[in-house]
Amino acid sequence: MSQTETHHFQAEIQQLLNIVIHSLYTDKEIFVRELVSNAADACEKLRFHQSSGQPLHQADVAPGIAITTDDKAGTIIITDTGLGMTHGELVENLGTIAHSGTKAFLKQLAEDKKPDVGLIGQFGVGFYSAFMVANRVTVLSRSFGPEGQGWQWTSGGMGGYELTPAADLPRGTKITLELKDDAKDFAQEATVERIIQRYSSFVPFPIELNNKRLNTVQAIWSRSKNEIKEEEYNEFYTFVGHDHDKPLFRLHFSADAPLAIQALLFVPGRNFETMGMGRMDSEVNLYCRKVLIQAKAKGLFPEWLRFLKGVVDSEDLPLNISRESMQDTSLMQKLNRVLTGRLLKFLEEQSVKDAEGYSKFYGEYQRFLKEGVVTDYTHKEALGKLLRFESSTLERGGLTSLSEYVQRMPSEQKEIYCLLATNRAAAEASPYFEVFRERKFEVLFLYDAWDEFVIEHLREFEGKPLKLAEKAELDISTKKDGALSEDASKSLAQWLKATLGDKVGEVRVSQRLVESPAVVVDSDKFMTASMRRLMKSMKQDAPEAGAAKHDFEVNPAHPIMARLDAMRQTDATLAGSVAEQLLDNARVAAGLLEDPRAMLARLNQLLEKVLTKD
Ligand code: FE6
Repeated sequence: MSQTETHHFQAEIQQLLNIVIHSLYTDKEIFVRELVSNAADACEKLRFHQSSGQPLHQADVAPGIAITTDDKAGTIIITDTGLGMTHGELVENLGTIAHSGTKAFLKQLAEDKKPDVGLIGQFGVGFYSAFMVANRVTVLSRSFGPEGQGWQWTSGGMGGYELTPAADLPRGTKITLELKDDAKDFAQEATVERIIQRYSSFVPFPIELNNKRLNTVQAIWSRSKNEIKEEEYNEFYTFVGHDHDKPLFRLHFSADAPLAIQALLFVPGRNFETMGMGRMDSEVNLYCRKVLIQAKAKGLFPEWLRFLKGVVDSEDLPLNISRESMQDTSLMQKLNRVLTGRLLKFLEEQSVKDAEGYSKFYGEYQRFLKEGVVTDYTHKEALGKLLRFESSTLERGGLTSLSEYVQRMPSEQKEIYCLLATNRAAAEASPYFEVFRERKFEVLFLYDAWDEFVIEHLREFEGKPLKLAEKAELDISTKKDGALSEDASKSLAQWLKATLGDKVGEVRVSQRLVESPAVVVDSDKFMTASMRRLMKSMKQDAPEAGAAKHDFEVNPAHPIMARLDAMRQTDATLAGSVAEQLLDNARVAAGLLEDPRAMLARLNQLLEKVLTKD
């Protein structure tokens, strides 16, 4: 035809097209997302022009998107009634943005060890992804403006394209893809329907596929909170969370600085990891202006928040991102920091506003918070505020926060005391608890195997050191009647060390015992009894509990000690046996005795002695 113009692609664009055409990219389906996004942007811009009251071609035609597939012809056609393009715009190939976007995209592809063609849309050159699947692309477009003329643009992707005037076009753009042999699947309605549902469910203009309306769920995260009904939130949660129960918490927020973010996040009613389903993947999807960028986005939240579900939408993600800060990692880190900080603040608020909800949350998700304390230095302080523990001053089952504990501390108490035990009864019966009961200091009871690591990593809270009860340096304030004198206790301790030899580290006179005759105390400042047990249960190379040497602390006020002191002068053999039994008893109390056979044999001998005494 005489009116046909032939144009050559600019060198960079040809280079990009070659990469796109020959790439072995596995997610070719993203071309649908890209073309639908362009169509949605064109509709958005049209709506803007409409509202500013400018004259439009076909003002009565509403913006919308229609897709048709034809599996016989092997084509897919994407039509929009958006803004349309002029001759100039078609020639300029998206104008200057496309040009700089092309450069930036090529630069990224060259730098990246694993080039990701899927990011094409983020550089404003998503249109070219059509050449991943098509031999020929034909674009019919008519601008909304007064140009009064439509154009046909067509290209096979190599060399250049042809432009021809086209008469009687409706406003907007119609893009026909003649699919390559290995991409004929995209001419199947079912395939395209699945792709649209995945990426474009929330596009705010109607999308029809072969005359069937597809997108009906609204992107409620971009609406203002007070306009959204509870049922709408719940319906949305069912959709994104694949969970028919109600969520436990919901956080809907938007921020402008340092990043433009709209987020709608949910905490599911139950922790799915405890239901024998193994480790879950985060189900927070990342959108840019309502178009899915990444499902189950990696790096958006720290691992320990992987129980969250919902959406995050940030305009700052693609297009207008500066070329210097192109590495999406730094942007992701920034997003991560903002989102995590906001969520932790929300949870803290929730613990005050909705105590019942929070305690349910804590019951389900405490392990995740603890994982955060142990693995993530950045949010330690905020996480510390969210922890809850049983306490010696509360009823069984009641929980306290560390900050409430600190408020109750008497002024002479300088540390937060924590007692590791398997349950409440064991904690209250522990010899390490005696001095606290006597001095009326509150102790937190920690029953979870992870708690020791939590204490280790948290180190302090509101400036108060966290101290394990077994390592606390505290004395009973009052002296008891009938106690061994200081000299007698010292010499008994020396005798015990001589008698027990290598079985113990140091032997000391203790001032922290009331009921118990003696305790073992870890001589290692770092390793504790429960840590050793935990490491053993994880089959790590922990020093054998039995083989490890403990210090032995004896209670000079206990009647056993006074009698033992007397007996060592009269029957050293029997006294030696009793000393060994006392050590084993203390090991039992600390949960450290692994093989009770030697202890039982000795105990039976002692019983025999008691029964034959006349
Ligand atoms: C991308 C085709 C060049 C509008 N509507 C739609 N797509 C658009 C625009 N693009 N740019 C503007 C694009 C093409 C060629 C660029 Br040739 F789709 N649907 Cl207004």
